[in-house]
Amino acid sequence: MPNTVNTAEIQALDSAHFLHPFTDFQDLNARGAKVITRADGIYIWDSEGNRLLDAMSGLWCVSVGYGRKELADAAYQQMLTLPYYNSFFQTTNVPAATLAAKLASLAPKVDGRGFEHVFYSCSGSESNDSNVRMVRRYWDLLGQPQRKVIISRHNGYHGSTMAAASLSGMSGMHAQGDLPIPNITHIEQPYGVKNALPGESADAFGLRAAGWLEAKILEVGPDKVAAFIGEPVQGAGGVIIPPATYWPEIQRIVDKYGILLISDEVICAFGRLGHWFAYEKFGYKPDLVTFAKGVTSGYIPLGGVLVGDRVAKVLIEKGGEFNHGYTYSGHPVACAVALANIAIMERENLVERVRTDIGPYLAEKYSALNEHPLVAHAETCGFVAGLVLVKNKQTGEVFDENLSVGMLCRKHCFANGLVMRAVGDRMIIAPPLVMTHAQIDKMVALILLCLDLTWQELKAAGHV
Ligand code: PXG
Repeated sequence: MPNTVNTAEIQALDSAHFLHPFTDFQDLNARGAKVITRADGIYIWDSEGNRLLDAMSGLWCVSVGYGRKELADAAYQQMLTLPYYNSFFQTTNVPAATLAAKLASLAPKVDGRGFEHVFYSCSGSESNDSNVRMVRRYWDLLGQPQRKVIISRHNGYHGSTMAAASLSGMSGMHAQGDLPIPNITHIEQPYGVKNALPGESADAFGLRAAGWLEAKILEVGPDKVAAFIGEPVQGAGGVIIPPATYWPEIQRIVDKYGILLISDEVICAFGRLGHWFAYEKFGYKPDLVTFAKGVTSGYIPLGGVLVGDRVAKVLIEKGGEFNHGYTYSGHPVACAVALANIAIMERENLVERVRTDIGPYLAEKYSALNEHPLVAHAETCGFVAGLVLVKNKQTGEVFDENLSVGMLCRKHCFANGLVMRAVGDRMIIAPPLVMTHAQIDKMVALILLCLDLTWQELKAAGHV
């Protein structure tokens, strides 16, 4: 396809008018944003004609890959039929009702408890705001209005609206805008590299990390705690995969104190970990499940919450009017695209493929990266993966933060046609679920090349 975009012109418009999310505006304006012009399969192209293998699926969302005509057709047809109608005043639409039923059928029941209801939004952030509203309403309706506190984790990410940013455990976010809002508090994350004791086994660490929840419940007062929220695997925090003992112990603790459990699966649902919903993989029983991103493969904004039966029953039977919702709750075009996206995933068996084929294949390839002198803890879970860049493999010594080693590695990735994300000194990927074995080989070869180039640059500067 000919390159018809004038890069300098778009960059000038961009720096003059577009305030980007999570961006140092001056810094970006000095560099000029990379202009992404098109995409196909697992590749994106910039305005200079460079092709990049997108190992981040956009931002953890383009599960079925780029260029799926079926999704464009679904949007087009729905726009012609019914582009918009609200669902506030006793009306519904065909895609929203159909998708709600489909999601209910995809969410596995645990111990007889399922998810027969869905509350729609447009994003993960809004969905988590809805969670806060639903959790508080639930306890009010049960005559326990003092249960207000929601416990979350440091370095967790739950979005960027006021409530979602408060649930998030990112200190940089809290420092701007007087966050967290009241009645949200945090515990430490189950990140063994940072928080395990010397010689402590992963299983023992998982139990100890879950124990921080019980300690916090006791500190706050068990009768004041409303819910605990966590990502099955922490995504934006750097692909932090908890030990196998962690989630079952969290479940035991929330059961013991009778508090609600929110599984934020904005990244982990829709096949990313080899299951439609990730709570199934880790064997816990959430009351609310946040979703977004993968539900439409990012082709159009859609988010929502799977509302578990015990919460739904109270909201429906005792609730009266629930004074909460969005103009675009149950947007017909977004829901039609989601249905088409799920149809592709079912037809191509993508969820099972992650579980039994490409997930294990990626795990095998990734474990070999542990041989690299710069790498520690290369590990995968389903189709996400992370590794730590270390100064000394034997001792586990990390680099001085000021060296921004992750960003250095990311620079080499971009220059060599690979999109990989750096979170501090962790390099992470979440590739499209349609990758072939040959494409996985190619991606891992590119990762190795970029690790080598990073190593050489650090060596030349005397840092290793
Ligand atoms: N929960 C989780 C677990 C997420 O990963 C959100 C909520 C918020 O979703 P919205 O749609 O409001 O953005 C997310 C979003 C990153 C990065 O740097 C990750 C996200 C968003 C932006 C950047 O990895 N995840």
